[in-house]
Amino acid sequence: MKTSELSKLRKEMSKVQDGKRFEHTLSVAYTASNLAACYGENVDYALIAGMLHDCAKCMPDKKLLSICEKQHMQISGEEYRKPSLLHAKAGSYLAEKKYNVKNRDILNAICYHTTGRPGMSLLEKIIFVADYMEPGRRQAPRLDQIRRTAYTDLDKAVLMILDDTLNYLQASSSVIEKTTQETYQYYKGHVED
Ligand code: DGI
Ligand code: FE
Ligand code: FE
Repeated sequence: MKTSELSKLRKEMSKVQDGKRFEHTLSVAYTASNLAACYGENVDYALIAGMLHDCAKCMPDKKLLSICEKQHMQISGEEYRKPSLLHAKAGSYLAEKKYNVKNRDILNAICYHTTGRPGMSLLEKIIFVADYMEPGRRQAPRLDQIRRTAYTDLDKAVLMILDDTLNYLQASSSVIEKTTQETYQYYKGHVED
């Protein structure tokens, strides 16, 4: 990839994200590129997916709903109750139409970065994990352990993240999207204790 392509995307993100979100975006892109190098994934794809994963994050709920409705995307009851969940799906759409990404694996990595999905590709797992463990994140429990595990057993890191996320969502009585639960069950069945 030409360096200019990445800096173009970087500039675009700085226009649509507030300062903190933009810093998170850069951190996810660089963390994802390290994980990609570690696991033999395409580093450029990881950089692009990381750079664009939250491209719709700063949009209001109404806008997210209108993008998804206009494209006739399936919207679940949970997504109607918490439209911010749609920033992943809407972001994937914008990555293709506005930022000209054609690679389906990159688009899927953006689409499933919040809930994950059963049987994620290597790139999808890298973005899912990088989003959670980038150095700017401070609050989550077991972060040190998850950051170490990410470089030795990616599936296990995915499972740990889903476990902690579901515990957090249950404790705060948040709506839980079916895909998040299905992803947890899938990785629970695939990771050895
Ligand atoms: O966009 P980010 O903040 O970088 O991260 P994200 O896209 O993973 O979204 C963050 C939140 O999404 C995080 O607090 C966990 C939450 N999340 C994941 N699955 C679900 C969920 N929130 C709800 N309400 N329901 C879910 O199923
Ligand atoms: Fe996100
Ligand atoms: Fe993010």
